[in-house]
Amino acid sequence: MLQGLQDARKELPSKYFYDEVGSQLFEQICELDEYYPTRTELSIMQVKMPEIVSLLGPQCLLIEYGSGSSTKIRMLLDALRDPAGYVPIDIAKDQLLRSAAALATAYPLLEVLPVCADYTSDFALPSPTKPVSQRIAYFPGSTIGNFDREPAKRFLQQIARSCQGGGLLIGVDLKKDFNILHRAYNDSQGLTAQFNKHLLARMNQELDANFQLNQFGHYAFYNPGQSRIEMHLVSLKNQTVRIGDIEIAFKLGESIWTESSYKYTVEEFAHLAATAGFTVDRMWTDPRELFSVQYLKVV
Ligand code: AVI
Repeated sequence: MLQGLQDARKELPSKYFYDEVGSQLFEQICELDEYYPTRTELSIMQVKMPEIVSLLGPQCLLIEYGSGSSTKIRMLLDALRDPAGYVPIDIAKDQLLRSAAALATAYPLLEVLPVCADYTSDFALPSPTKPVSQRIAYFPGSTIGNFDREPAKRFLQQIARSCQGGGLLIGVDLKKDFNILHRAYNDSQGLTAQFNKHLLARMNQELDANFQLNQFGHYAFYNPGQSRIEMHLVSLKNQTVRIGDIEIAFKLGESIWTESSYKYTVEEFAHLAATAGFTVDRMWTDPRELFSVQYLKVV
């Protein structure tokens, strides 16, 4: 965090949003009228479920990257025929173990094999006792959009290596009217602003910092040249903030870049997938073409 704040262009990694409180805030965002991705993705999955089930086939091993509360996976588990197992991967250990236990109770025939890891790092995948027809990675929510281009490619390559002979079911947010994007990241209830400022609140609590939350403004906009939403926290005055013993100066209007959320055309994503060793086997979208669910096969 200190390194990011001491850079000439201040920047913090968005993965730190997701502690218990941050994850709850994000779940509330997902229910907002203005935040279309979650609702749209689930509706696509619902409509296309018979096709998804026949593509994945019986006895597949489902591997979810960043499983969080493991809610979306239930839709797949309810529909799939005799899955060989479910491997939820998440860095937040308490939530991971809680959700894994709840799933094991809800699906008594399913072998649940949780892995506590940063899913972009190198880690070993567990093997279930049942025979596995193919390994299927699941990465919903357009979280791939929170990766810059090179890290996105590296991460997809890592999945391709882990799922040889199998595939990846992924949610990808699409390019659209920037007004829709603007509303989704500047909601009227101010939840996204609260989510953004949660990074400062965490630093106050966990790193002995003294950010005044009302002296920073939530600023999110679509950058068309880079095809991404950029989320920033902008200093509302000249101020000095202390983190432990270290002082960080902010000028009026200076920003901390807290998140990017890239948006793709269908063609752009197919190109990214191809550079990472996948082909797009199926691409489904909603009637307004806001969001896509894609089934990629490892080449
Ligand atoms: C998790 N991720 C896909 C969300 C997004 O839309 O980029 C995070 C988010 N940030 C602000 N609102 C939602």
